[in-house]
This record gives sequence, C-alpha cells and structure tokens, in this order.
Amino acid sequence: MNAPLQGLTVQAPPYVRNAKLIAWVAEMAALCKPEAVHWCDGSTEEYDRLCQRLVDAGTFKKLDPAKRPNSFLASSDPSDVARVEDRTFICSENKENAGPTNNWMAPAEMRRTLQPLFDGCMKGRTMYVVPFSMGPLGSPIAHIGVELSDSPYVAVNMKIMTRMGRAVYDVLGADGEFVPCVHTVGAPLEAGQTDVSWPCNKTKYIVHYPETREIWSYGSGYGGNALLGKKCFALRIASNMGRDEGWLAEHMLILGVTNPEGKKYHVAAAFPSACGKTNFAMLIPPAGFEGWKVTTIGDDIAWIKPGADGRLHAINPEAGYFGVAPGTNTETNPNCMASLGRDVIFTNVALTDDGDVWWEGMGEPPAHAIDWQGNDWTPAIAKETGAKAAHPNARFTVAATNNPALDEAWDDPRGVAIDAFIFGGRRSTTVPLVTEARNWVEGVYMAATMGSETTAAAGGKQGVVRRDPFAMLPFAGYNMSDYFQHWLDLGKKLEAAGAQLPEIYTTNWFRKGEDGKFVWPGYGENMRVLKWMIDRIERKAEGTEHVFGVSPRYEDLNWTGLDFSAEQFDTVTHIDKAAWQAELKLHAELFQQLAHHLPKELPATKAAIEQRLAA
Ligand code: SAT
Ligand code: MN
Repeated sequence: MNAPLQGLTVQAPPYVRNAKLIAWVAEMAALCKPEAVHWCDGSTEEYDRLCQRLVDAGTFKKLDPAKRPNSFLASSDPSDVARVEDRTFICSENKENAGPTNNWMAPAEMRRTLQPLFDGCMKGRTMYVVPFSMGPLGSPIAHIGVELSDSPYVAVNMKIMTRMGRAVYDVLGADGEFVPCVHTVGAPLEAGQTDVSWPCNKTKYIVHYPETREIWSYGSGYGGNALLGKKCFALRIASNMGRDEGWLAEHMLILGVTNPEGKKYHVAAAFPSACGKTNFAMLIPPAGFEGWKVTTIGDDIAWIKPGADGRLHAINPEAGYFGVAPGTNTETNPNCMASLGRDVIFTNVALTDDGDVWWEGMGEPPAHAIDWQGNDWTPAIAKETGAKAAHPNARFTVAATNNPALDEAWDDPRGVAIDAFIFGGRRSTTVPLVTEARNWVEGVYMAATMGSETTAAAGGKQGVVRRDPFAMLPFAGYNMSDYFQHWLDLGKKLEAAGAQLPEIYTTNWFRKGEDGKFVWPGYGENMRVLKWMIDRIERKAEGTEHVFGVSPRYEDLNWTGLDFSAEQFDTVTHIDKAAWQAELKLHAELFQQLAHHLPKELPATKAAIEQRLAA
C-alpha cells in the first residue's frame, strides 16, 4: 500500500496491512520531513547493518571482537545522560487527572507547542518505523506499539529491549490497535551539513496524551526519554490502560524463587530507578541456601492482570535489560556480568586501550582508558580531579536471553502468578530491613508512603529524600491518589471473589551505620530476607509484630555462611520512635499534597500507626 506525500512516497512493505498504521506513518513523514522512511523488519541483518551505520557515523565504537563479540560502545552528548523528569509531561484533558506529581499542559496547548518543533525535525535523516510488542507476541496481557524515530541508536536498542519486527505486523493485522510513539532527536540536517556523533537538542519534551494513548518525544536520544516502549508506554500510558481495564502496570522486577522442596513462587518487587532491581532479579543464593534457586522473569517493569483463577498474573513487557553499569561486577551480580559477555550495547562507560569496556566498581581499573566524554582517563587523573571513567548513569542494553538465570516462563504469554509484592525504598535511616503488611490496605499504605534517596537515573542532585510512592513517582501516568485507589479497589475486588491476595512486604537494604557505611551486605545476601518472606507465606517463619507490621527477629533469619551480629541486625531493623514520629509528619505532608481523591483508608491507617506509636 502506498501513501503519497510531498516528494516522498511512504512505501509500506507488502506484509504491512494495517491501514491506520500506513496512514499515520505518511502523516508523520509529511510533518517531520525525513529524507527516507525505513520500515524495520527486526532481522539480524538489519541490526548488523544499522550498527555498522552507527559505527560509520561515529556514534558507535565496535569493541574488540575477541573480548566482547558483537558489542558496541556509544558515548552520548554530555547534556543528554538521563531521563529528564522536569521536561516530562502528562497532557490529560483535565489537570486533576495528571495530579500534583506530574507536569501538566493542556493537550491543545502542547500540540500547538510541539507542532513547529516537529515540523521538519527529521530533515536529512531516515525515519525508522519500529514495530514492537510489549510482552510475549499475542499474549492477552501484551500490547503493541510503533515508534517512529530518526535515531538508528533507538532502532537497534528497541530490537534488544522489545519483541521488535515483522511478526508484530502479523499480530497487528489489518485493523489491530497500536500505541503511536513519535521520537526525534530534534536535530535536522540542512543540505551538506555534517552530523555529530550524538545528535540531540537543548530543548526537550517527553509528552504523553493519556486519553488518545499517544507519546511524543523531542530532543533527547537517551534511555527512557527515547526508547519509548519503556517508561513512556509500559508505565505512563499503560498505567492509564490498566486503570481503565482493571490491571496494573508497575515499576517492578519479577523473579521466580524455588525452595529446596522444589516448590516455586513468584515475587514482584518495586524499587526506584538505579536501586538494584537488576541485581535482585538475578540474585544467586549464597552459601547456606543450598537447594534454593532464583530465576529472572523481568528486571524493571511488570504488567499484572487478574486471571480466571482469581490470582494476579504478571508478564515482563520487555525483552531486554537497560541496566546501570557502574557498580556491577562478578561479586555483586555474576549473572549480569555473564550476560554482558557478547551482543551488548554499552552507553557512557569507558573504553580501554585493548578495545574493551570499564566502569567504576567493575574491578581493577585499567592503567589508561578513554572516559565516557572521550578524554584520557587514568587512576591518577581520577584521584586528582575526581573524573569518572563512566557516567554514574551509564547503561548496558542486552537481550534477556543472554541471562544465564532466565526463568523458563519468562516468555510465557499467560504470565506467572504472583505470591508476594515487595516495595523497597532507599533510606539511610528510619525504615527497617523488612516488614510484612498485615493486610492489603496496610501494604498499600507502605507502598504509597515509600521514601527514597534520589539516584543518578533522573539526573540532578543525588541522595535527597523524596516520597516515591510505589517507586512510581516519575512513572504514574495519572493522578497518584487515583492510582492508590486503583490498588485498593483491585484488592477489594479480588478478596470479594475469594482470591488469595499476594503478601505485601516493604524492604530497605540501605540503612547506614554511624560511620556512614551501609550495614546490610545486600546483593546475594538479600536471599536471607527473601527466604523469610517465602517461609512466611508457608506459615513456616516467625516474626515480631510492631507498630506498622511484622518483622523478623534476629533468630528468625538463616545466618549460615554470613558473619552478621545481633547488634548489626539491630542497626538495620530497630524502630526509633522519634524518627517514626518525624516520618509520619512527612507522610502527612504527602497526603496533604495528594489530598484530591486521596483514599480515606490511607489517613485512617496513618492514624492507627500514630495511636500505636503513642501507646
Ligand atoms: O528510564 S530509563 O530507562 O532511562 C532508566 C530508569 O530510570 O530506570
Ligand atoms: Mn526503572
């Protein structure tokens, strides 16, 4: 099918039968005015060709084929290194529907703003048509998107991060639905103008229209700003779909955990960006946990739907990992390091003299490297100037199938039934290692009031405590209080139907001692906490009830193979009354900010905690 436009015919391949898609591509091509349109088929040949094009353009460096077969390093513009939360907008018709935690602009006004920016934005570039399925192809929980992008870097990353290519057009058929996603780096090329290695624009807009389920992204080529299947679709737009259709789109890893008796459980866990979701999802049980096994279904996002059996079934909508490189090594995450052996796109790590990569926390530093900004780097320079070899938000993009701990059901269209939710904040004080909610409402309260110290994933200042409800603060695509209500409603509905609801836990691996150092060893040792949760589900573990839930006592955890004293345990678990009184004041501030539509169960739960604290 052909659709004409000025000077350029958008010739869709014969296997593309969706008239709406073809018309939309033609309309967008007429607006963005690319030099050519490339319909991605998702083949290996196409991937290889695009990677070579990126090498020729200077965006990619090919790594040593013996050391890192088929792998590349990209270095971004120093101004384009993370998600831009202050440039991210939820443009619902009503401001209330975006809520106080999102930037909002009226859709008509935003369209007027974006129109001149997108007009001709792809001049001199190719527009890639990237068809993708979020979730196993054809799964009842999955959805399709199509991203139009003038960035070949985006096209190759989408090939790894999603089920991308020809098969998607088959699922889409002649009249299937898709979420339209338009992305431009915002750097048109005039005739004869030479390109830079990482084109982008100082002006940035990451825009969502929840009612019409559209995404428009301008000016950035990095991560969640540009790979629109990820945060924009799978969280911000999908949370709207989930609210309307009775399911959940969550910022959660999904793991399988099998006990020595061979019984398998599934856990979905929400931690803020760059707080170790990939590490937890790939955990290797330490000594003392013989017979336990952890397998990965997903490392960042979960789509969760009630099944006919009344249980919550989760899929990983993604097909790859866009993980934080710094701090990853063979001790903190051996499965991850094994995943990164080949077929990887690295972004903003350092290039070693032998054509390999390095980042802070990977191990022994090289004597010399080229840092992520292209400068010479040596340990001596780092010591003198503090220069980082890798940017703190440097990333790897790798297919899930590279993961040696990949769960056999990771691609199962039915998803896996969830037994427990974990909500993990990043707090150096106050919040204990692990707490079990006594009921669904208490669990929703814990998740809603989660606080976290900020990380490099969002740019800006790090280490500031902000409320990050459900680890969804930058990702909830509608009013946060309505989102809380949605969780409460879903729990009520499942309970009324006689379903066994998942247990809800809150964790904090990040408490610090007086020396300012983390006390809990974390990583694989988190298995000790995970086992306690699984045993609790089986009514096989004890705990102690306190003001806001149930936590293990020292003797309730298995300490085989770890030297961790009762005093250290007390440092990461004790509940300081004064600190909690101050903490509850912050919860009150949050509830005041979210007063519009705030479910009454939340202030009621807070009042009950306050009463118990005062007693
Ligand atoms: O949104 S990104 O994909 O860039 C990373 C994150 O914040 O988790
Ligand atoms: Mn994330």
